[in-house]
Amino acid sequence: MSKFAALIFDVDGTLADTERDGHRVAFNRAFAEAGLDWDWSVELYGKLLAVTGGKERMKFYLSEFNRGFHAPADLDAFVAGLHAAKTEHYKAMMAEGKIPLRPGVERLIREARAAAVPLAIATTTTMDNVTALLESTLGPDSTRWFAQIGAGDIVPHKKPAPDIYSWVLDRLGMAAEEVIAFEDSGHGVTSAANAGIRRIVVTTNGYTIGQDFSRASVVLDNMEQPMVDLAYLERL
Ligand code: XBP
Ligand code: MG
Repeated sequence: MSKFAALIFDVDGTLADTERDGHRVAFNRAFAEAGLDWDWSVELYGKLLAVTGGKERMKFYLSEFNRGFHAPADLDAFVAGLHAAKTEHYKAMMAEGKIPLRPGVERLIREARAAAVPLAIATTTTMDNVTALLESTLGPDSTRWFAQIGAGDIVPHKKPAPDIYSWVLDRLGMAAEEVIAFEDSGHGVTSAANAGIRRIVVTTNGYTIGQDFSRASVVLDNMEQPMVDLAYLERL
């Protein structure tokens, strides 16, 4: 039986299915508001998820899927402006309670809290988005349930780079061997594994099923069947 010192959660796709009906829709609203005719379909968005990070994803879209677009001279500022608008749309959607947590997530988080197991987050998404999701699903004080939240641009390289997991481990003052990471994507698993984390629980979703999870400990459909609880995690 192997014990653990903390649970580190990815956000998008892991805590909640935020990509298709959350981020994608928020991007499209920001594009329409800016007078752009860009429309990220469910299918196209699956391809764009090859690149993590919203600003990086927009640049990837322009370089690979919309080469004819005449971008302004200051592309970074243009993209940053669109991204800020997208974040506002995303926050508004979360405030309306548009996206629930995935099955079993709240149960596991509450069980860990009751057992005083530290919780943390390692995500590519913007901190405002993390706060908006947590507050709308777990309540107004729930960001404080997490000992560390690593999010967005605080590290130089986003997933699949290990930076965000290394940042969280540093802040927790824990070794990679002591923690369990929860992910939904191949990029997330690569990030956690390259930070030295060996126990990685994957719950797949429509966009990530079939990706390379060879470095994960276990690959599941969700956290309810089998029931992922502390007893289950101790056996990993
Ligand atoms: C999540 C992401 C994020 C969101 C958008 O990846 O790639 O970029 O799609 O968030 P992961 P921002 O679940 O692996 O962390 O627009 O705020 O960047
Ligand atoms: Mg994810």
